[in-house]
This record gives sequence, structure tokens and C-alpha cells, in this order.
Amino acid sequence: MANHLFDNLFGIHDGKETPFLHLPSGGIINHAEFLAMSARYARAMVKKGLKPGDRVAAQVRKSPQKLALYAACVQSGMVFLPLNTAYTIDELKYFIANSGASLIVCDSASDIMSTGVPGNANADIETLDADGGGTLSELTEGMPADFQAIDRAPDDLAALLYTSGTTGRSKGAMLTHDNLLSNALALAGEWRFTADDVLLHALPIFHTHGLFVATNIVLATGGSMIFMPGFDLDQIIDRIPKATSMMGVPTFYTRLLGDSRFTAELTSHMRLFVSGSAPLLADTHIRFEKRTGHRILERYGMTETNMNTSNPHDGERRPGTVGFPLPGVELKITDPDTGEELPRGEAGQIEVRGPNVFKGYWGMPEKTAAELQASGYFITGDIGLFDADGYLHIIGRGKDLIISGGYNIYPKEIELLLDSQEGVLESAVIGVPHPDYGETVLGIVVPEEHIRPEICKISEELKKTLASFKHPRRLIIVDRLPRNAMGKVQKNMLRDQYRGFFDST
Ligand code: MCA
Ligand code: AMP
Repeated sequence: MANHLFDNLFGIHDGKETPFLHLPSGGIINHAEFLAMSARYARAMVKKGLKPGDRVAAQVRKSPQKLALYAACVQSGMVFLPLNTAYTIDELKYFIANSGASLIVCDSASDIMSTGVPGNANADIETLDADGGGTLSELTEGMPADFQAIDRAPDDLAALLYTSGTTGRSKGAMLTHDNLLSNALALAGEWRFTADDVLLHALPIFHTHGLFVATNIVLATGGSMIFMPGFDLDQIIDRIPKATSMMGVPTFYTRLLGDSRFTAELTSHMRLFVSGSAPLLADTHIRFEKRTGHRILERYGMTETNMNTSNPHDGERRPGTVGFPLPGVELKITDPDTGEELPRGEAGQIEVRGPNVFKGYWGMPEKTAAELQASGYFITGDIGLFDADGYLHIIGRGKDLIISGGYNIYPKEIELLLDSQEGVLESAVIGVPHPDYGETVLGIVVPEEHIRPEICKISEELKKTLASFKHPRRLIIVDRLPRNAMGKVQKNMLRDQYRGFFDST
């Protein structure tokens, strides 16, 4: 056995002094230095008594050290569990309890330091700050800068990424070593990445997009990344001249288009712009091409499947579509009622099969069986169709989901909280178009009879429990919700009614 994920992404750079991370400070971390960091974190975790298969939960800000912690988990056979830095203690409690994580790595300023580990009193805590300091890094001091990668089978777990469910309960998607490796190699080839690429990296590294798609491709091909702490328009415009490629959510591209400094001249040397995680409006694609001469390459993926389809690097990149299945990935459109495959041109549920598809939901065999069928096809919950030329169009979602600036928000989770507030009889949470975030959250509340709920108080309550990106941008009060004959709330009617709510925001 070997550890193919580690060997093919990280180990291949052993001893190389070529740049890997260009830092905002102007410094550079080369591949050999990065590997040394990874080896030391692996040694520190092993010394603490962690074993292959143990889950390491990390709620820390973006830094080279955090990326090295991911590499260290791959190298030592542990399972990396990155968590959105916006999650509140209430949210963390569930992830930590559900995953049974043995080690929690957090910022030294995190609330966890005062509350103790939520959800698992037996878990260990170490800190890792955005500047690379903290107790975890202290543990690595004086440690040798090498570590023999632990053998792993292709279907051993590399990462656990939580993705919310339509019932409001998050599910841990189990991603294997082969899921990550096969997808990185397929994308690197399809998008023509080479050791000469310099990727402008402004995405968070607690999701598939920034952590696996962006980072693993660059690792697989030996290029480097301009490693930004987040998306800051001025800094992006400043750094573009030094990059060859960029990956982002549609909000990145609409924000760039909103700035007059973003011109054809500024981007003339760029090789590739990739968009994903949310629908890129055809209008944005077209405006981008008019302004810069570049056609954004849009692709489609999910936490459970990594990337499924992509517009072509060399052929026509068609606005409003997500292209063709990646090499090795099978995709079909089926009738949601019968499961039968539908002919080209007809809309139905998108199902995916391939080495990219996850192993199941952590500790949830029934949910796994419901979505990951015995045939190997995973039911994505997205609705789409293939056009006459074989391009996939995503035309809707079978799942009740809002995507705001690339972050997924499940209305059920917010509705449950709203319903439990004083004076609230019931609620509906919907996504409505938003000029910056693509979609944003609108909360619609029906009060109990003769009660006028206090909107400010409800907002304050939500803030205590929910990560800020999930907060309804507005809460409104109505007398009743539209329902169909079966009594089900007609969210489509609400979405139509409030479609223009944020037009001038
Ligand atoms: C930040 N805020 C948001 C969002 N981001 N609110 C709604 N939607 C958002 N996306 C809130 C913060 O909580 C904060 O609230 C306030 O806005 C300011 O925070 P800041 O960080 O300055 O926000 P921003 O600059 O507006 O951030 C927008 C962003 C960011 C740059 C687009 O959201 C981002 O980097 N998104 C990328 C997400 C991503 O990587 N998704 C991939 C997952 P307050 O002031 O109240 O505290 S999907 C995936 O991986 C699948 C597999 C795929 O296909 O790729
Ligand atoms: P998640 O895995 O939770 O990050 O979100 C995956 C979901 O994001 C998919 O099921 C789609 O609904 C959506 N998504 C990702 N990429 C695209 C895209 N290019 N166009 C439309 N929706 C997308």
C-alpha cells in the first residue's frame, strides 16, 4: 500500500525549492518549506496520540499553516474536518458531537477557549492563529521536518465536510483519498494547469472550492498560488497582474465588473477565469467577455461529489451552462418519480456516478441509502437538462436551498428557529435575487393572533445561534402564507412576489 493522495499531490514536491505560496506580506513559502510544515504538524498530532482515522476539526482563519494542517492530516491518515469560521458555538456543537472529532483546532481568540469544546468534553483543543502562531505550532518546535506518509487505501477517508440537509440537520460528507485525487487530476488536465500557473486564491479554505478544487490542482501540477486571506477588491486588482488564473464564485466576478480599474489591459496576460459554487448569470458571462475578452469557464460541483461537469477549456464555453461531464464522471437526467432516464432535452433530476462521488454521510446509513443508490448514482437534488449539443443546463433545485455569495443556506434551519420565537406562529424563509450575493435570505413571519412580534428582538436571537451569513437580510410580517390544497406552503408564489425586493439594495 501507499498513500496515493499524499504522494501525488504533496510528496512529488519533496526537496523542491520552487514557490508554492505567495503571501500578502511579499514572502514566499516554497514547496519544500510547506512539506516541512506539514511533516511537523503530522508529528505533533501523532505525538498527542492521534491515530489514523481520527477526525481533526479545524475552525481557524486562512493561513499557510492551516493548509499545512490539511496536508498533515492526509499524510498521517487523519480525517480533516474544516469548519466555516463564521459558525457559532451552537452550530459547532453539532459538528463536533456528530463527527466525534478527537482534536479541535481553533483560533486563540475563539469562544471555544472560554466555553470548552462544545459537543465533546473529551476532545483536545489546540490553537492555530491566522499568523501561524498558537499551541499547535508550538508543539512542532524542534520536531524533525520529515514524516513517512501513513499507508492509506484509495477509499480511506481524507476529509469530512458538513453540508446542510433539507431537514435542517447537517450531514458529514465522507470524502475518500481517491475522491480527491481523481478529481484533482481530471480538473488539472481539463483546465490545462501546469507548473507555470500562478493561481489567484481568494476563496476560503473550509469548502471544496477553495480547499480541494483550487489547492489540489495547483499541487498536482506544481504551480503556485497568490494566497489572499479573502476577497478584497483592491488587493485582487493589485495582484491580478502577477497571476495567470483565478477561481471564484459569481460574486467575485460581479464585484470585479463593478470596478472601472478591471479592464482588458489589466487581464490581458491571464490564461483562465473559472466560476462555480452558484449559478453565473449569462449576463455576467457576456459582460465579462465584453470588458476583458475572456470567457469565464463555468463548472458544476457539490461537496458530496467534488466537480462533476465543466465547460471546455478549448471548445465553446457556453453562457448559462455548466458544460460536459468530466473524464470518468457519468451523469444522467432522470424522472424524479420513476428514476427512469429521460431523453436529451427533457428536464429532470441530475444523478452522478464516478470516482469523484463520496462514500456516504458520516453515521447516517439511511440518508446515504436514500441519496447514494446501489447503482453508484448519487441524486444531487439539482434539476437540469442536456441541450442538443450535450451541454448541461442547471435549471433549478429539487432541494430547498439558498446560495448566497457561494455559501449554502438551508431555509429549514432558519424556519425552525423563527418558529420557536415568541409571538411567531409560523414562518417561511426564501431566497430572492440580490445584486451582489446572487441570492439572499428573506424571512417571512406570521404572528400569533393579536400579537405583534418584535422583529429586532427576533433578529438578535437569531444572531446568537446562526452564523452571520445565514441571517435573513430582512424579516417581514404577513398575515398568512400561501398554501396549496394539501396545506403545503407555496414558496414559488412567495419567491415570485418578493423577486424584486432587493433590486435597488
Ligand atoms: C459574508 N457575509 C455574507 C456572505 N459572506 N452574507 C451572505 N452571504 C455571503 N456569502 C457577511 C458576513 O457574515 C458579514 O456579516 C458581512 O457579510 C461582511 O463579511 P465579509 O467577509 O467582509 O463579506 P464579503 O466580502 O461580502 O464576502 C462575500 C464573499 C464571501 C467574498 C463572496 O462570501 C466568499 O468568499 N464566498 C465564497 C464562498 C465559497 O467558497 N463557497 C464555496 C462553497 P456581519 O457583518 O453581519 O458579520 S460551495 C463548494 O465548495 C461547491 C462544492 C462548489 O461547487 O464549489
Ligand atoms: P455544496 O456542495 O453544498 O457546496 O453546494 C452544491 C450546490 O451548489 C449544487 O448542488 C448546486 O445546486 C450548486 N452549484 C454549484 N456549482 C454551480 C453552478 N455552476 N451553477 C449552478 N449551481 C451550482
